[in-house]
Amino acid sequence: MRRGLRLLVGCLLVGLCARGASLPVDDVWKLLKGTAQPSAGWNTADFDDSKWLEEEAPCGYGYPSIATVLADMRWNYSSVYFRLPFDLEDTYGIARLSLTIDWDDGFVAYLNGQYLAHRNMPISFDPPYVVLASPPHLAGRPEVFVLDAFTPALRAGMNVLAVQVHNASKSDETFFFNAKLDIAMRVEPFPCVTMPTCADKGDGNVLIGWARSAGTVLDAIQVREGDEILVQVPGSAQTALVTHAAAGEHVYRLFGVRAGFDEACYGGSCEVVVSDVKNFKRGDANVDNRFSIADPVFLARYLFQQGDAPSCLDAADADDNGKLDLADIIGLLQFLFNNGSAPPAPGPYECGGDAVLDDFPLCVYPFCP
Ligand SMILES: [Ca+2]
Ligand SMILES: [Ca+2]
Ligand SMILES: [Ca+2]
Ligand SMILES: [Ca+2]
Repeated sequence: MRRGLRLLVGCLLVGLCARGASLPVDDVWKLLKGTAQPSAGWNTADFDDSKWLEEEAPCGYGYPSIATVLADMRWNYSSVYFRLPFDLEDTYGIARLSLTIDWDDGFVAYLNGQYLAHRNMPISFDPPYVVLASPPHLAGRPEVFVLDAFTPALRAGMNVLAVQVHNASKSDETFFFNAKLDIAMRVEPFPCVTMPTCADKGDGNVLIGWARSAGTVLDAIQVREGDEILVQVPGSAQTALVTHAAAGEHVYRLFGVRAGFDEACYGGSCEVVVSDVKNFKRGDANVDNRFSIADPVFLARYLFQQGDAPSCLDAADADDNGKLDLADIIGLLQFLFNNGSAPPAPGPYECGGDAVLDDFPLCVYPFCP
């Protein structure tokens, strides 16, 4: 079983849960005995540690309360490599990072391959497995390293805390390792909306929704992508619409602003894959690239005789009101035979996107680019 901790940042920001998260002390680590030099990149997140052991910390020998006793270590090897992979949903709101570590005799710690801290080692970065710790150090008084400057090393997705721990000699009577990483979220200046959702609505439109707990008072809500504010809606709004989004993956972040505060509150992020722009011809209900009596007939069969559904409901929505009903059939018949007005854009003879957004599923219309 691969060990991974999922930090639900959105949840942490609500205030319903603690305002911090930590990788627990007595946790299960991937472990490699230092009987040979580990493969390059052993301290990076993408490294394949599936062949490493999986053991509960604290690890060592010669101390009481050791969860994993390394009974074969003395006389045989003088270093042990540890990895703790963990999953982060979102790194935006992370403000503080600290490492608490208890060790005997020396160590070097890394976050995603980047140096974090070391103690009692003659070489402070990636020392070979045979290097002996110096001077000796007894476990029992954990040290806390404040590592706020390293928060940019965290990334959304899989991360790894990696530590190589070295003994003072192969014949040494003691060895010990235990550590935890504390990840604290920034404190919001005031309660924010939470749990954003993104929905691809076609034609480059993305509908952003969110949750709001009682007492959340905002003057405005912003949807940002990177540093750019894409949309700003009133603080009482329930949704916001991003338009003209390019096809592909997007990450949108929610912020709330309130008069009297310099800083916005952060409400979390959502990811969405925006589909290609969906063009169609309104009125071509049976999707055959021709506008004729067959279209209202097809729609009537669908609505009243359990006929097949149009593959593009938008094309059948003759009056573009987001509903398919008798009015659409009548509208098409009026236009065909009674000088009625044409269906709204894109109309039956031009390709184009939907003018008025609705809840129809993404349209399948193969005749428009
Ligand atoms: Ca020792
Ligand atoms: Ca047709
Ligand atoms: Ca309609
Ligand atoms: Ca529509």
